[in-house]
Amino acid sequence: MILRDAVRVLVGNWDGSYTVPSRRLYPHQWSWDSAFVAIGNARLSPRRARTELLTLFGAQWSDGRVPHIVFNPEVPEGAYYPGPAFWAARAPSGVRTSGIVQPPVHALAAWKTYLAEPDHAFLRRIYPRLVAQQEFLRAQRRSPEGLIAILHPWESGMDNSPAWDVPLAAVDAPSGGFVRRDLEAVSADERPTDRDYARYIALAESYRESGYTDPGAFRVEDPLFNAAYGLAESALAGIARVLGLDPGPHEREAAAVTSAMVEHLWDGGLFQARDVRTGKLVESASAAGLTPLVLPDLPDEVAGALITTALDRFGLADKPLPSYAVDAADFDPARYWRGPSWINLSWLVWHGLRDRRPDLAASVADAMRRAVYRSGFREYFDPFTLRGHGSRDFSWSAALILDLVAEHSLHAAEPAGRELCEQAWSFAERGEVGHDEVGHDEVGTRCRRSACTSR
Ligand code: 9WN
Repeated sequence: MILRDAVRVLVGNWDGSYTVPSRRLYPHQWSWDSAFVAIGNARLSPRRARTELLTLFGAQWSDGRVPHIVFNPEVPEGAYYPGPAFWAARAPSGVRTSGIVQPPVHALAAWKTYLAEPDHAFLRRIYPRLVAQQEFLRAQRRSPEGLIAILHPWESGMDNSPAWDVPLAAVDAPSGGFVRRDLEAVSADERPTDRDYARYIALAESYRESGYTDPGAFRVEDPLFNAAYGLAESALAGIARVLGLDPGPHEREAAAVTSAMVEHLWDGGLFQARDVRTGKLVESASAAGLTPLVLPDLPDEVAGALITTALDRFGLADKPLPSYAVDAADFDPARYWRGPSWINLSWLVWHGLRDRRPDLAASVADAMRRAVYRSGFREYFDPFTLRGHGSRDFSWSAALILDLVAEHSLHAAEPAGRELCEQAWSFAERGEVGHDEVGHDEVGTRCRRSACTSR
């Protein structure tokens, strides 16, 4: 059932060349959502995964930035705020976009897509674009300490995290002057406050007025963003090797950002964000601080201390990873990014634990599955009750569960791989996914020998 539903969500949210995060709340293409969706689709239809990523990178700017939203021209302006008229930006391809970025998890997605179905032409096409994405961050966002800054909470992907409360409080914002669309779909007590939303808008406006160049009033080095940046360099090293290029510069950059993070963002138990304007760490209990576990060069003693924190403060062994430590005074189980569990954060931590602590990785995977069994593919979940919040049929929740179940089935020799393949084919037979789009290799040879080849 879980697989059939995951496939249904991904098929239902596919718009011909990319996947919307959610039909109602987010009706365009979002940057890091597309990377997570590609990771799941690589198990179902590697071709769709490649198309998803190439569509996103088709909207890359000439300075290398990959905008956080690529707007669908057929969706009315009022369907999402702030929409294309607000951002007033176009990619060289002519498509309308926002002007900010999101965590660069795309190189990992491209690499996993390639591993699911080796396609050199795809890798050759996407590699220079992925490199340009990283170069933009180095050129415009890197501090002398070697860390990458974000200029807006939306760039963190964890928009409403309490980690932004202090740096955001320094941003002047007139209240009002815009109409929020998000509150039409989701209850106000699960979304950011009006005060914070006014600051988001003011920050985006001032960045836009500077031609998307001037850092503005919010400049923060976020552990999740920097972990994604380092992980991207590791993935690029793998890609470079396959393409016969020198992986050395990517490996060195991944190692350099890892040590810069340990030197400047590590507080002894958790990675913290640093406010570039004050030079100080912003002490918080955000799960962003656990995500450097994905970095292959993270020293063992740091990884060990992070795992202890994850167990003691985030309940890692028995509940889906909360976005904020449950023992913190500002933990909120329902308001977005201030406590609820998100499948993408759990997936990143699961990814980082697989080699280090397979036992804990398995607990994280189980907890994610439990949340989805209980409440469906919701955007986020109460970590205690598993009640679902935010939008329904949320794409990355479906995609990453699909990846997890497929991965688990490959290792545990369970029939889930065959089930996944069966589901994909049943959609194909009803014309919802082209037959030629359904990969044969994504869940391993067991699948090829059984369900798929018998069709
Ligand atoms: C602003 C699409 C996006 C995610 C973000 C999530 C939320 C947007 C919003 O939805 O942000 O980008 O309108 O709240 O915080 O991580 O990419 O799913």
